[in-house]
Amino acid sequence: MSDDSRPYGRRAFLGLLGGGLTSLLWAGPAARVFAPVTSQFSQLAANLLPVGGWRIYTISGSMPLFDERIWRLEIGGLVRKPVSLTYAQLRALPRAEQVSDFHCVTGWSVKNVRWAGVRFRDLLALAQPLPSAHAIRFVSMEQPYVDSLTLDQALLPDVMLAHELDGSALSRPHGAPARVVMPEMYGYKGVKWLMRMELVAREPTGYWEGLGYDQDAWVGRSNGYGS
Ligand SMILES: Nc1nc2c(c(=O)[nH]1)N[C@H]1C(S)=C(S)[C@@H](COP(=O)(O)O)O[C@H]1N2
Ligand SMILES: [Mo]
Repeated sequence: MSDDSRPYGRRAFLGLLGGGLTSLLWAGPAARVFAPVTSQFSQLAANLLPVGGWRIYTISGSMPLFDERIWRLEIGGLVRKPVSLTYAQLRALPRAEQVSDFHCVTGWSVKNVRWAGVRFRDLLALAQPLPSAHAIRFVSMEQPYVDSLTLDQALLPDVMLAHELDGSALSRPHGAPARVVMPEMYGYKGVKWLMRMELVAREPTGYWEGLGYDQDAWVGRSNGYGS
């Protein structure tokens, strides 16, 4: 699935990274005005155009391409019944909706984000975690991005696996077809381009946690290292 994950030149992309390792910091509308219309820059801008305060983040400089024919959500590890869901099967699960604020640990927020998706309760009911399962490891199609939540955290009432954002199917920049939403924690817990959930006995170290961020990313109560 990574074959066609680069709609623009890597060099053009890296040239845009500026100071931040992972953040695309946008210069505002002027950058668009001055970008040559046919350049890779403008193609990238068209893909990543920030709307409503979002910044689009990737760690790899590419965005995985969601192909409905190939994509599956795998649920495995410490479960009684390993599950492999197609996109249609995911969409057919009980639909949950919520409006919640989104906070990145680096200081930007988006208020009143409208998400729709499925609750982890419903996903876990399919796979039936074993008593030894304590946490969920979330694996992105964008390798090596991973993070985790304890089962208690994943079952909080405002936590979901989202497949819609503001009334539309999740777009590619925002993590199509599905991303983890955990409003009470900083955005790095919200794995985009999800492809696998693994039930584990102990919480593994997530991508940003390996770089010094707290395992529990409670908004206002975790370290915010690097912000
Ligand atoms: N696969 C993947 N998921 C990710 C990230 C990433 O780089 N790759 N960045 C995280 C961080 S730090 C934030 S703040 C949000 C940003 O979401 P957005 O790109 O939709 O604005 O995605 C989170 N999920
Ligand atoms: Mo973030």
